[in-house]
Amino acid sequence: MKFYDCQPAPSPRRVRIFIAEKGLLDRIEIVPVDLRGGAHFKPEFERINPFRTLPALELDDGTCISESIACCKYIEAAFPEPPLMGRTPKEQGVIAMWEHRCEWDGFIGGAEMLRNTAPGMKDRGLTGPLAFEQIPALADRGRKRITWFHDFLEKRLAETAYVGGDAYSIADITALISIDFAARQKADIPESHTNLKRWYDQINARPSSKI
Ligand SMILES: N[C@@H](CCC(=O)N[C@@H](CS)C(=O)NCC(=O)O)C(=O)O
Repeated sequence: MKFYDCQPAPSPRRVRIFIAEKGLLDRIEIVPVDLRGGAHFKPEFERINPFRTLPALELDDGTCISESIACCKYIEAAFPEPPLMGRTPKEQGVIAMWEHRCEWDGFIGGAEMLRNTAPGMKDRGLTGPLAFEQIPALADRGRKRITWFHDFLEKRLAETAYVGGDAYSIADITALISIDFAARQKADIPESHTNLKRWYDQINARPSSKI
C-alpha cells in the first residue's frame, strides 16, 4: 500500500498520525507530493485523486482512496487493532459525531482563514481543479468558528478524558491537527481553556503527534 503525503499539510497529517497509531509506518510506502509546487495538478495525479487533494491511499491492486476519513476507515477495517473509531455501536457513533464536529468547525474554520487570506492562495479559495476567488469575509467567519471550536472542546474535555470519550480515537487526531492548523494562523487555544490545554499537552506528547 502507498500513502500520498505532504509533510506540512494538516489533512495528510491526520492520516499519517492514524497510520502511526496503528503501528503501520514501516508497512506502508510513503510517497511525498509537493503541493506547493503543484505536483497534484500534474496529469499523472488524476489517477490517484481526480479531486486533486491529499491525502490518498493506493492499495496493492491499484485502487485509490482519497478523503482523509475514507483513508482512515479503510485502515481501521483492514487493521482493526488498536481500534481508533470505537468498538461498540455506541462508541462508534459518539466518536464519529465528535470527529465530524472537529473537522467541520476546526479544520474547515482553519481552511477558511488560510485560503481566503494567504497571497499564495489567490484564486485557491477551495481545493480542486476550479479557480475560486478569495472572500475575506469567509476568513473572518473561519476565525469565529475556531473560537467556537475551542469553546466546545473546553466544555467537552471538562467531562471526558478524550474528545470521543474514555479512549484515544480519531476524534483526538482531527482535533489536534485542526488546533495546530489554526495556531499557525495565530488562533491559539485561549489561556482560560485549562481543560483543552491539559488535553492538548497530553495528546501532543504522543510519539505519533511528532511524525
Ligand atoms: N476533504 C479532504 C480535504 C483535503 C485537503 O483539503 N487537502 C489539502 C491539504 S490539507 C490539499 O490537498 N490541498 C491542495 C490544494 O490546495 O490545491 C480530505 O479530508 O482529505
